[in-house]
Amino acid sequence: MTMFCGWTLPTCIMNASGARCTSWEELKTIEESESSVIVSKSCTLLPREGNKGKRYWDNDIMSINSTGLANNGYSYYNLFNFNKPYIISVAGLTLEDNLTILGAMENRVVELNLSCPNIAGKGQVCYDMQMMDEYLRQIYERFDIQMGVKMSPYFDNFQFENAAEILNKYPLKFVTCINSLGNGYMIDNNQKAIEANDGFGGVGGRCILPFALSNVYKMRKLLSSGIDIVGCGGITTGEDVYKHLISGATVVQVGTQFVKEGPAVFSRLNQELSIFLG
Ligand code: RRO
Repeated sequence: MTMFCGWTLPTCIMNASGARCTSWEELKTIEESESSVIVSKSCTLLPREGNKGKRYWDNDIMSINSTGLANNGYSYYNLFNFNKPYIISVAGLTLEDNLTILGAMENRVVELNLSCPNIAGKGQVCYDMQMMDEYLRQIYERFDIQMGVKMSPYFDNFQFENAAEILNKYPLKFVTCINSLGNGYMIDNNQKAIEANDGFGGVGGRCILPFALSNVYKMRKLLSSGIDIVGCGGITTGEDVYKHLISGATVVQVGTQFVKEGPAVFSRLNQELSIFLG
């Protein structure tokens, strides 16, 4: 049993936003799986087709994606109720868009994505501390909302400290560490591994585990005890889940491995984790 966001969950493992969670059919598949929560694809004010060309590629150690926020628009994700907890990931393209979307999310639990790396012309909010503060200030000024934030990976102590100081000012329910490592570039068969966004994309999969764990551990140390850490990144086995938990995560999310393995990944990881939990 895991307590998270006021829910009592049978397991600490759920899907990560972005992985097989864009359509109603995909969300239903997650509902029928052993994922303890359903997390939606990040949504915008209006539906988006996303970036053009091949936009996902993986191998044994990594994935790279440049989906470009392809989604059905927030009203679509706001239609659904499921037989298990549901988190709507929100990624408005501007603060104004986020305020409009969150205004319609009464009684929902939201993961505000401040870390999408794949929108041409838009930086990651998490790398602009002033902007991150302003987003959260204006949101909490207007809404009494059950919300967490999905963070970009940080690589420097000053980034962790500056970000945590801002996050600690707000009544966040959780902080998800981490989104993909932005702007990776991979070659496969002498060609760009993905075509979208000139080959640049967010890197996920097994190779990002050390960065996910460092961000979980640092944020657990720096954030108020009332804010849960959601560990995301690099999970392929139950042992990886356990590593996230002992680094400070309350629950974990699985992205690339869910894309590769399908919904059976959740039962496998739950079974493997149970050996470590004893
Ligand atoms: O849609 C994407 O390209 C995307 C998003 Br919004 C995100 O937050 N992280 C990612 O790796 N891809």
